[in-house]
Amino acid sequence: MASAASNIPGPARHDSQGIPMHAPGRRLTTATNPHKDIHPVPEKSHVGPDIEAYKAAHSDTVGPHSDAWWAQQARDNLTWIKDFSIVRTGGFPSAEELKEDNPNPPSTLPITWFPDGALNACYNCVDRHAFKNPDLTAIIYEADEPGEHQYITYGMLLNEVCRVANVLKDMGVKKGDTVTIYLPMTWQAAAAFLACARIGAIHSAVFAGFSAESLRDRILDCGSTVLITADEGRRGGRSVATKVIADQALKECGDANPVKHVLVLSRTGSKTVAEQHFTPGRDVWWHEAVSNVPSYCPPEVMNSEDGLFILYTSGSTGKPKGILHTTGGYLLGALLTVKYVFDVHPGDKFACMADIGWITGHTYIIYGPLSLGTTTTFFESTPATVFVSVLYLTIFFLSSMAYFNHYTRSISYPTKRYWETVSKHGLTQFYSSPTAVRLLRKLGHQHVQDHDLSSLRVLGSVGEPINPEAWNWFNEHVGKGECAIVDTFWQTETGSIIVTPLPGAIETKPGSATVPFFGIETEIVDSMSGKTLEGDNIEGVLCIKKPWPSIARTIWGDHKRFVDTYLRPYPGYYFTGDGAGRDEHGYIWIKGRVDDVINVSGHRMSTAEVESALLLHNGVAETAVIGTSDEMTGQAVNAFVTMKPEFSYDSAIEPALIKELVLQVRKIIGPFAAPKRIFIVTDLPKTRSGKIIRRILRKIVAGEGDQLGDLSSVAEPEIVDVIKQKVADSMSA
Ligand code: 6R9
Repeated sequence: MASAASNIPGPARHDSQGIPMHAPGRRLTTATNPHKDIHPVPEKSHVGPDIEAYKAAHSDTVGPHSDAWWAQQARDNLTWIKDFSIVRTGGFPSAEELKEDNPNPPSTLPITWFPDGALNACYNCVDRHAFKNPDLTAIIYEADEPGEHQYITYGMLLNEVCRVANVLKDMGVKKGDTVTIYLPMTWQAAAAFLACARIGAIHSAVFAGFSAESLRDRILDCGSTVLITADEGRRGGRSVATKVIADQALKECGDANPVKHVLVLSRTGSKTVAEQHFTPGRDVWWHEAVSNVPSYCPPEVMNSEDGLFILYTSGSTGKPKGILHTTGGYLLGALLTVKYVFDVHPGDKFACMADIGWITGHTYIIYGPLSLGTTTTFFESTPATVFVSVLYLTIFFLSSMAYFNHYTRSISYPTKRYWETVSKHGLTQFYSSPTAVRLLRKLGHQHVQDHDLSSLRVLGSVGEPINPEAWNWFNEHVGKGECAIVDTFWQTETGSIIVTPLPGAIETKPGSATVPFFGIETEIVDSMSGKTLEGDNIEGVLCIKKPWPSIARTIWGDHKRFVDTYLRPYPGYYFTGDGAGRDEHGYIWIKGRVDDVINVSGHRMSTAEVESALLLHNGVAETAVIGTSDEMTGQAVNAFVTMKPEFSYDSAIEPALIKELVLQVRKIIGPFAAPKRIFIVTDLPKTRSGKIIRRILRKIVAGEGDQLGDLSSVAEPEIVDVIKQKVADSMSA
């Protein structure tokens, strides 16, 4: 890696479009940090001092050098039980290889990294640090209850992980089995993940804001024999009925229910759960089980390509995809991105405010920081509760919408929980989402002002494009103009960050994710021709040229779907599904999804998924769901619905019917997917072959109903005016 002089560029300058460019974090050297007496800061950033140093370092990590670089990093940073002799196999198939009659289709040439190496992810995340430094804090657990926190050392974590691993073994879990985890943001979730990794079980974590139906589908898809859950969750001062939902999910699995044992963490000590929702013989209390097993469990020898976890994510069809990540490659991507993107140094306290139910929580709360041996944070609470018209909206990072609709009554809850947490623990990195930043900005900077945030050096954003207003607020009011701001682009499928600024090296522009991470070769491809676009100031779709270690290997049980979704659209490339541009500095600007995926508060869902949920209502005939831009949540779900002719209703009951439909979606998918607006219409605009033309609906909702262009492809164009009127009436109501 290129070494750095401590010559960090000075104040903001502008590019030719007038966009300000910001120095890549001034709190990176002791020389420039005004708070050096209070919080130790690294002498210099891992990369720097400027983009030239990055370019020199990056060029050593791509092209013909790529495999050698990754091999070196894998040996330097991970502890292997058996060294590997092969670095990588497989690549992204060409058009020729993708032909249906190819006798050696892509599925016979899987992507592997370090395929003959052996290691254990849990050993890498816990044991090796516990042996060296048992008293180092592995996890800062900031509980939902204001003022309550706990420090879990690497020694304590090892003990808990081993005990849970032994409990799972006693429950019959073996290497290669799947275990579903439905847990709130308590630190024990890390023990659950790592216990699975320790014994070679593949965990499938389901976000605790998902409904019973969603949990049921995910359990059935991967066939877990064990479910790990909690009595209740706590968020924003309220309890969430986690175990009741889990019980409902298992009941709904019916005869196909694969779950034999349920391990229940007592988070709140709920009497109701203990007395009414506990099935003896099947359910076991976590605290009782762990006290009855040995405190050590040897880590299983895992092949680098053995599955580590499955995480379900939305695609452009109704059925969520079980994305499979494997051991060695994933762990390496997680570790290196924590180190370089967040410029982590010994003594740092890293905080990612995501939920462990999403990929951001997997990689940047658990596997990345712990494999690096740093201190990570479990933030169980909510950043703020806001009064907006008559609703109290409680917002959660990357899960915000999950509870948006729960809190329709007054809750007095702090508006500065984030900042209290930062100053109380002296956090050095703070990784959040544009939605959270937008909300906090709206609340006003007085809440930030009262807190000492001088420990922070790097501020991160992920999940959706961040608008310059939010970026600037983050920079000025949280970072005080001295922190590096990293707008990190990545996906569940990429496993770890792939496009990002690097503190100390890359000047930033609000709204741009800037440059590819080490080992990543991005291309912007013309969406129509599939040709790579050269030069600057171009726009197309974002693709990656060559596999990197933490890329997902497959979709659980459906490799064809993996190939069709990511590798077939642009042969020779991995297709991200996002539109992107490249400016005159070679900086990448992510423009958002180009498929039928809606991103609400960084939370992915497919239009088809929401449509299927609406169609389960007995009166619904047809639906069309679209994403529209939303000032607070980035995008919002809007649904057009037609009712069956036999379903009688009149306009007087329409509000009640809309409520019912919203509830339907909340129940089937989860509260976060609830449509912001539902329009009940008599028909939908369709082509002559019967395809719904969503483009027209999008334009109408965006207020561009007068710019619909040529409507000759619409089978019954008069419906367009009817819909326009309906939308106008609903919006003004
Ligand atoms: C990590 C995560 C992935 C989708 C992705 C894109 C959007 C993520 C972004 C961003 C603009 C960023 N996305 N980071 N868009 N700028 N910095 O969010 O994973 O839940 O799988 O979502 O999120 O559209 O394709 P995931």
